Amino acid sequence: MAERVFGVGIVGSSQQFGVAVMRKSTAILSNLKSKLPLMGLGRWGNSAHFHTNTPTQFNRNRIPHLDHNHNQILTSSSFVARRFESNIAQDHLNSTCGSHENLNQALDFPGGTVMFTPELSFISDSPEERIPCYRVLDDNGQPISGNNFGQVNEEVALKIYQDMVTLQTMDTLFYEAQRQGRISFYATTIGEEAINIASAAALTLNDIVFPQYREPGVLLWRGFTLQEFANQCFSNKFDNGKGRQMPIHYGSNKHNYFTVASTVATQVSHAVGAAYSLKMDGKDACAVTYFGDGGSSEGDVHAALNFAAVLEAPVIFICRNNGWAISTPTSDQFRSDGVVVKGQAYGVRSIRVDGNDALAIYSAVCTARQMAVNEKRPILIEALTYRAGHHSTSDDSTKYRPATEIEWWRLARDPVARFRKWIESNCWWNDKADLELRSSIRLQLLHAIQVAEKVEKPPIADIFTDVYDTPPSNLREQEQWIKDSIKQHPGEYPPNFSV
Ligand SMILES: Cc1ncc(C[n+]2csc(CCOP(=O)(O)OP(=O)(O)O)c2C)c(N)n1
Ligand SMILES: [Mg+2]
Repeated sequence: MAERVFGVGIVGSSQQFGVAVMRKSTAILSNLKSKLPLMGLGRWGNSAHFHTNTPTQFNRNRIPHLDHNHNQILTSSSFVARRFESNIAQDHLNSTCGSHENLNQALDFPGGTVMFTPELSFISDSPEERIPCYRVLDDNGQPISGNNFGQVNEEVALKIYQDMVTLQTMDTLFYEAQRQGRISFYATTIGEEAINIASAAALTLNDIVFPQYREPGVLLWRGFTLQEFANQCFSNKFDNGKGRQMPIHYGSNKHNYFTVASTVATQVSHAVGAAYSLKMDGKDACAVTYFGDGGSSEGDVHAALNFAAVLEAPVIFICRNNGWAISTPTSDQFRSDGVVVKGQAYGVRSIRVDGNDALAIYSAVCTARQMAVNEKRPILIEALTYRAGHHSTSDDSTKYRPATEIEWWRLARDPVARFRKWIESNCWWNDKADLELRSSIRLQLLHAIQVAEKVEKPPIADIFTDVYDTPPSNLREQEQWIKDSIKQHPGEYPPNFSV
């Protein structure tokens, strides 16, 4: 059927074809004629827009026929003639469909030539082989043979390691603080330290980050201090978000790090918009967005990938495929070969990387950044990893996955230990330095927590600011209501709470 329709394109190739064309055109025309009034195209002058880019020229040259309702219609011959009124189209057809044989082999279609095939064959739902996963270091921290990676000097390598250890320490101490009831909530990044820190190391500070919630390491790399992390988790008056968000919803203008929003994946389309604006402003920077495998199941990610491809926006999509979206395993989320294959479907260059290999992540993100910024194009990175902690302090993951599985990832595939082996084999690190680092970070963080805990909470009025220029009456009422409530029930609120 499709071939016959496209056969209309071969004008004058043979008499038989010519007759078929006329029949087809007449059929199309009578069909069109009946629809013209419905389409608001009762007058031929309007319908010119339907077919040609040069309506005025068409109207000048052609005297339309009128039907019995005085609607203007085309005859089949005028229709066929019109199709080739533009020489460009005719030349194009001549060059691409010079003969019947060619027409049967290929279709010049928006996006490129499509080959015809006599085989009635569907694209397979699953490829025979899964997309391979790029890695540099083996599980023992040694470079695998034939590896191809961006060189990391000692200074950068040590900062990567030290920041990964800091992130681990933050997770341990903030998690304990939550268990002790000192903060309301926490989510660890255990097992995903390499994705956090090594990806951040590969970016410049001008690149704008749109995080999910399991990437505090990017902010740490950029210089957000332990005190600033603690202030946010304790919702005190020095928190950038003025205590209006749950713990771990960090954000910092200074560090080009958009504030975390719990609504999964909303940040992904924001990143595309920001990337497009960077491109329009001619900036030497890209946008980088992080999301989980669960995030990739949201429509936002699909719309964002498509927009990024079409707009040729310099944005890096980093998907942390950690196997779980709270208690939902990836097998209940998608049947594709993970997330990486979705990039190609949208026309986005993509790579799959071992997310527990800091050097692989660093190399992949460095290369992705160069391509995104220099070639103005989006890149998708799927980092394979494992959420080695519970989803958050509201979750007990042993209820839905075996403890042995968690243990295996924690011990055998720990990204921090693996990277440590590599820096040790370069003689850049040793046990003594490690002990000193861990105890120093622990002390600094304990101090930051103690300070943050003592700082008073932001004033209640801050809940109601920064959205409206002039707060509407319902918000003013709510503000009064909460102030009255605090006065009536002071015991229910923290003592250092300013009304
Ligand atoms: C739009 C939306 N739907 C559902 C939730 C509840 N929710 C919070 S986190 C999460 C799982 C996200 O999983 P993933 O993206 O894989 O990130 P991970 O926690 O594994 O790092 C869900 C479903 C939400 N916050 N927002
Ligand atoms: Mg996940």
